[in-house]
Amino acid sequence: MHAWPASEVPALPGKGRDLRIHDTATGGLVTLDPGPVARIYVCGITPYDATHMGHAATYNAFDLVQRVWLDTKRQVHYVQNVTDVDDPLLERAVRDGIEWDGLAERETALFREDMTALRMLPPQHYIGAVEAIPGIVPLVERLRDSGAAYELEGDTYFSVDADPHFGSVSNLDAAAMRLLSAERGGDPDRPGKKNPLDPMLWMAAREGEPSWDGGSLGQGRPGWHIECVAIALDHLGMGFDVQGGGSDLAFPHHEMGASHAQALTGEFPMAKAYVHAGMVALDGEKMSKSKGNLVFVSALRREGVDPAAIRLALLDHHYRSDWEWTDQVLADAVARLDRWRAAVSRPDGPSAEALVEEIREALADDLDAPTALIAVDRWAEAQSTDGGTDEGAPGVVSRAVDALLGVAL
Ligand code: 5CA
Ligand code: ZN
Repeated sequence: MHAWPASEVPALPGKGRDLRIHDTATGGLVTLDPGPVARIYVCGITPYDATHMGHAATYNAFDLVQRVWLDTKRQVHYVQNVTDVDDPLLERAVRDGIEWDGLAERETALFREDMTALRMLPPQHYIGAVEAIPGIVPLVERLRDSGAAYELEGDTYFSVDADPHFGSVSNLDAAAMRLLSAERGGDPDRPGKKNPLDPMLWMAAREGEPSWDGGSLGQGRPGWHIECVAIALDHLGMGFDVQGGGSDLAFPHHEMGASHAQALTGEFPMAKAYVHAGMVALDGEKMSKSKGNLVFVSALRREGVDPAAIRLALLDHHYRSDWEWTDQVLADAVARLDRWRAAVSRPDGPSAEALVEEIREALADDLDAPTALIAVDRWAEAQSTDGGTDEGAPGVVSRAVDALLGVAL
């Protein structure tokens, strides 16, 4: 699949700091030390509805990760998937009486537009589940042939007991895992499974559903976790720097994915850090396509809201916190954007050197964007009260806000 166009990332004077970030697996902060090419996999959308603020907030977090790395003069190798065949997508297509693949194509196109408008950096490899199938089948066959997977009434399941490190991403106990598995796409109550938590790797063709040639697995379609593992291993290999997504992906998705990869390769861990963004709520409940309590990026854009203001609204919340989208959040961001634009519209102003370092420091410290915004507020405030004589300082601020925060002033 093609991704979306990249907005330019201006080069800044000096060099950024190494990123310290919270890793779900260890439960603490880790300072990442990627090589000259940092490797990141971020789980993509299931395209059955438009991009909402929760999605946008999660992708904003991982966009910041890349901007911090780019500022350390590293390259970034970024991979993202599109879950363009899965139960919720097929169910929505049936509900709306439309073709599942047309729905996926339409919503993926809208996601690209939203990401472009929000200045999110595109992945180098943007891969759909459907196009990944030829790579998925041999992995499932290998797992089965090594005893890490088994067949049940034509479906193929992964045996979580095949990975000695199973549980090391989410660190949940068995009861919590069972509950979440039932809530998030698993089938812990299906009779005949070796372990109730075992997830499906390959689902045999069902009446009325699309299916593909699975070689010795038979006609069918891939399970959710193996999709991301196949794509990540193909393009990044084991031991990549960051596996990213919202906190609802820690279990089962990232736990199972890590176990698939570890059972396949015998290596541990799949990723050096498992990074999870908090959940955005609306009216007290997690924004979700299944509940329908959504604020869409595209709807706000249509109403004429500047995407830079949407981005500032996202940045005003620490990526790890759960927060609530309100009209006030957006109104505050619109006002802030106005203040910042006024402040950079003059040819000179207060020195920007310290500000660039403050933004760098805040972001390198577990992506503390709210602190970075306050630093820019202070500079804008100084500009409007005392002004300053540093020629070119507003230009430096503009470039720093663009390069490090993805906001075009
Ligand atoms: N296709 C899979 C991942 S392989 C998937 O979870 N798709 S999704 O469309 O449901 O979600 C896309 C990303 O947005 C995931 O990282 C998910 O954790 C995140 N996300 C979904 N809802 C919210 C929310 N309310 N707040 C923050 N992030 C969210
Ligand atoms: Zn995923």
